[in-house]
Amino acid sequence: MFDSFSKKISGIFDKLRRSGALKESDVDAALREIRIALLEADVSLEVAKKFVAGVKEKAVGQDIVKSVSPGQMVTKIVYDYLVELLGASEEINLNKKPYKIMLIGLQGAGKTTTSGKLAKFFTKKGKKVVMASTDIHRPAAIEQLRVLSKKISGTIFAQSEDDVKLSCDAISKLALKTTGQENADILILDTAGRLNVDDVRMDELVKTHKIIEPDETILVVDIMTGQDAINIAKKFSESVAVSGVILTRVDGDARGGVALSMRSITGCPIRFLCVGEQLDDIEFFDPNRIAGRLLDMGDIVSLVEKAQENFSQKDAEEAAKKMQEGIFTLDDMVSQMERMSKMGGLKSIMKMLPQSGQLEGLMKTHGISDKTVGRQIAIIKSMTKKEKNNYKILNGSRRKRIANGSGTTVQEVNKVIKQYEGTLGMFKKIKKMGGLGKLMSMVGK
Ligand SMILES: Nc1nc2c(ncn2[C@@H]2O[C@H](COP(=O)(O)OP(=O)(O)OP(=O)(O)O)[C@@H](O)[C@H]2O)c(=O)[nH]1
Ligand SMILES: [Mg+2]
Repeated sequence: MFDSFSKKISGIFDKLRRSGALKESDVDAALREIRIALLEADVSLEVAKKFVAGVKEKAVGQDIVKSVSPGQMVTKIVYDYLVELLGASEEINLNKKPYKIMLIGLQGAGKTTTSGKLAKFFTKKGKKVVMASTDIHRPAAIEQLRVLSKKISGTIFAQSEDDVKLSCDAISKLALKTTGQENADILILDTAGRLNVDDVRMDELVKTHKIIEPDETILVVDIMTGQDAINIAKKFSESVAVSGVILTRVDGDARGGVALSMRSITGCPIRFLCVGEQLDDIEFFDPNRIAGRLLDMGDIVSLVEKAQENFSQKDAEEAAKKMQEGIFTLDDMVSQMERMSKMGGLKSIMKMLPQSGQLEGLMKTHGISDKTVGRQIAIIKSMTKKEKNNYKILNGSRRKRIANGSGTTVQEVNKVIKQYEGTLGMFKKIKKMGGLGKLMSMVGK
């Protein structure tokens, strides 16, 4: 999900970054485009308006023009707002025994599948789970949950196969009784789907809710529902007190705006995202990650954390100083490559970077991969100290010796030297242009 939205948004930010110093009119134009992108992504008008106004207020309050990196600053403001809009992640806190969870939602939203996913999730954590279904309207609906429960060892299904004729109230009472008898930690109650929010069955839902007195009432929303999902959520939360939301079909190509509106419409946290039909296809909801994906910023946060683990402050300062001075030895190149491997290799770093799609394409065209990096390290390590200090002495016979020593080819050795020359040239250019700080302010990233 989010693909087209994040593409649009990153296009808007690219423009902002290119514009150098940022004027209020630039911000206004960008915000207009962001508003359109939000609406196209199925974010409700109300939420989109609030969003744009909030970003504008923050952006204007800051001294954008003088900022070193205006594009980044606006990105950050928008990012923070997205996180705020998505709402903090709040796990289900099993603070009671038994903890009663009831799932509600429109027909086909994914309630039954999600009941199974939750049951598996909690049994894996060592909890004893009882399941039951009050879906007496659709033939085989109860059977569907029974089949799922059989796949999850350790769960108990409350209804026996003879219980088909029971009313919703009777099933609810039976579910509570079984949970008590089994001394279970959790009861998961699946309910019948409503065709629409004016369904007469809404009363039935309210009644069941009263009998069960759930600790958690989860509204299951299919993210593909788009704008309608917002109205549905409103109506459901008017009938019963919803306490959490689970979004399903997040694996599809829906526009994702539903996720952005859900928190402010229901006032409830999004608990999980469902990303497929299998029982394990359920993920914790993490607003930072989603906001990052929306802005195509990748997991910048985790990249920074990983980098911090592997680069000491001193290392970083030294590297920056060398870069400023235009110094970059072959040994520096090796240590840079080794640090990258420690951080999980190029691929995993790429994934976390913005516009990673483009970068990956570039790497492919230039034949760069983790494997080639390993060979490049071997090549540099096969050089003598003298060669490393002055790569210009690397003549044909030396290159041949290095290739033999590192188990590579002369072509590969040539390539490493070329790459090194390129980097060196770039560093010298940076120095000429007034150092890294200046460059950063121009790039705005
Ligand atoms: N791709 C995908 N499919 C899902 C997901 N969740 C559920 N489904 C599929 O959606 C269909 C409907 O799911 P159910 O769990 O039966 O939905 P329900 O809300 O219980 O439906 P009713 O009981 O008829 O109201 C099934 O085919 C599921 O496999 C999801 O996260 N991703
Ligand atoms: Mg169902």
